[in-house]
Amino acid sequence: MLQHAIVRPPAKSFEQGLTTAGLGSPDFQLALAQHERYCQALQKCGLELIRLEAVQNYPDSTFVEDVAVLTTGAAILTNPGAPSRKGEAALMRPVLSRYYQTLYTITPPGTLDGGDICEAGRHFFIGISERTNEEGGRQLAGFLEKEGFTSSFVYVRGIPGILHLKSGIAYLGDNRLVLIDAFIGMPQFEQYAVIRVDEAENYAANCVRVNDYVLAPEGYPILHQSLEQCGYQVLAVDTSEYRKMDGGLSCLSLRF
Ligand code: CIR
Repeated sequence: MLQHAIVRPPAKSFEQGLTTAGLGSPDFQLALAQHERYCQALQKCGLELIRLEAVQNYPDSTFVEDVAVLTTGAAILTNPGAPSRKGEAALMRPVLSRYYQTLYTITPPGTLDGGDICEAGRHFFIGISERTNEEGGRQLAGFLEKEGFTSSFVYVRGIPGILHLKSGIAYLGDNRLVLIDAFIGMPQFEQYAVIRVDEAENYAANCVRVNDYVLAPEGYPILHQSLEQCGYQVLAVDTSEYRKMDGGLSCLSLRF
């Protein structure tokens, strides 16, 4: 059972963050309201929230998932691939050290964003992207091995619309993956049951299993129906303002 979630609301500088979406500037007040509803959804899933303060100097710091990878026994602080985000990991260190005795750190020349890491039970998929390089991936694989987990690389560079691995894949438990078409047929996903994401709904692939629910972005009915047909209770949360900044549902929290 997951018990906690770390969240950080966006600061007023949010619209100055990195984005390739081309969907216009986010509405800050709406982003705050959506963040609060996201928090309420996590609480409904049974999680206790660890609410951090907004940080004006880091416009992308609401995407807390990118600065750490959490396992049952250890936390790994990342070295985010985007220069403007590097300092975010240091902000998370004191928070995680309250909950984890074992802390590892990805160090240069390794870079790694948590959004590239998809935990699937005892195995972790490590996306090699514009943000996560092979060296960062190798460092993480070593830490995971020490903690008793296996891992493998998935190359996501050049897949249109995919900033991070988890922009196109989610693990739901029960040996089941949600996949966009670009990942369907890849040998490393062969052993899993797959829910295919309709191309028009690719953004919704970034959904998150949290205890008895699957959190999914609002407005993607085909995926919601597929999830419900597989027996999942879907909690829909509107993340339109985060989408404008290339962010998905999973990036807005660190769950453990
Ligand atoms: C960035 O480009 O770093 C942010 N604007 C969005 C990060 C989204 N994080 C994620 O998908 N894990």
